[in-house]
Amino acid sequence: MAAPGENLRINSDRLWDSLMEMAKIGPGVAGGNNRQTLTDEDGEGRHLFQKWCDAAGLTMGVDQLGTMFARREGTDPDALPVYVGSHLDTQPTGGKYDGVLGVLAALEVIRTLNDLDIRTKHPIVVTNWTNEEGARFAPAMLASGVFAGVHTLDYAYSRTDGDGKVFGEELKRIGWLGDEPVGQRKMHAYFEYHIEQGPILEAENKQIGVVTHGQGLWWLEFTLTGKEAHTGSTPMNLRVNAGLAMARIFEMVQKVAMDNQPGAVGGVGQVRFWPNSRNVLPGKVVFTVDIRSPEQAKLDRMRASIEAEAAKIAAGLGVGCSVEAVGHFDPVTFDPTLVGRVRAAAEKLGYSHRNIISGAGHDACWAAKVAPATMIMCPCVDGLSHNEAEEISPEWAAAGCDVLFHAVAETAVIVD
Ligand code: HGY
Ligand code: MN
Ligand code: MN
Repeated sequence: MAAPGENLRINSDRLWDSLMEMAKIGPGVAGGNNRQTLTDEDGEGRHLFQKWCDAAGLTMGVDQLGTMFARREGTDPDALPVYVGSHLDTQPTGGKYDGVLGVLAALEVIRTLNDLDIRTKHPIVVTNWTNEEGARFAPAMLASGVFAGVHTLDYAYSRTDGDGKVFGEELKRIGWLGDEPVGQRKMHAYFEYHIEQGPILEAENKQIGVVTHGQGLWWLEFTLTGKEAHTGSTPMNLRVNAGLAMARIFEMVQKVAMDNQPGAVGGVGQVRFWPNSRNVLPGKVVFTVDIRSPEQAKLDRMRASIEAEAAKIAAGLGVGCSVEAVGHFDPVTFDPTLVGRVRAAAEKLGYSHRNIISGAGHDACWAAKVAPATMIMCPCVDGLSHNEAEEISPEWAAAGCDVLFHAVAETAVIVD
């Protein structure tokens, strides 16, 4: 059977209804979601996804990091499967679509194939990766990183959250510790559909982002050691002020990112003070600098200058300074053949599109190390993400899912 015709579309209402149903689990306080990895809410979301996969006739496999693989059989059982997925875990003040759109759009592809009784040569596996966000347990894309051989299983199990809870124990507690060794699965191809999380597609009125590359990232965790002292009675010249050092380092990170335009970002999303009391100068300050660029050399230059400058700033204030890289991935080039299929599908379906580099990291960035991989993006309102106000339209969601359907069906090879 030839590739699906241009009139073949997914069921947009069913996709949107599933998104809204999943959004009810782990609601935020402002319309978004707080379904952080390995929380009870994550467990509830997994059970709902499992129920939907059962109803679609899929066979579920779960690996030793809890990643869920829901398989639709192909006509050739020996053919490597086409994997299609993303993540159901969210930021603490996350939106309803980051990650979730990719998992539920993959399920919608299966549901549409079932509706039309289309068989494919290659099996298709819908995937929900554990801990893509890295919000509760750093680093981001932890499970896909172990799958790609970048991290060890023990490293993942040992990660702790801000309350000292341990990843391996939390995974057992929510009942999603699977028995499959991580990374034993071989992929024919991997597709991930995701909201852009940036302003370009909406600003240019484009329906589809044909993702050619993903920018690289460093997460540099700084620990500054000052001297706890009274904020009122300690003279300014006697202070060993870790908070002041932090502020100057933030300013420096901003300058390094601006000096490396275009194609560089840098900032800090998380800071912890000890003892974090209003009238005590901090004895310890810990924060993570997040820098990214599509260019490897620029990314490494930025890291080197930030670490060198931070050491000088701290020394100038008599503050101790240590740094640990707690997250990293190189810039990634997605598979040109799969990128071409995504572009051809958008053209066949009559959707406006443009090439785009992913500003955010995704499980596809690690999948690309072990299989041909690519991504599809849809616009999001004001480019906003990692914010409860994250919003897309049903039309945007459906257009990208149509493209996903056609690109996946072509890669899995329709038989009848
Ligand atoms: O950090 C990221 O880019 C992704 O949202 N985890
Ligand atoms: Mn995501
Ligand atoms: Mn995210």
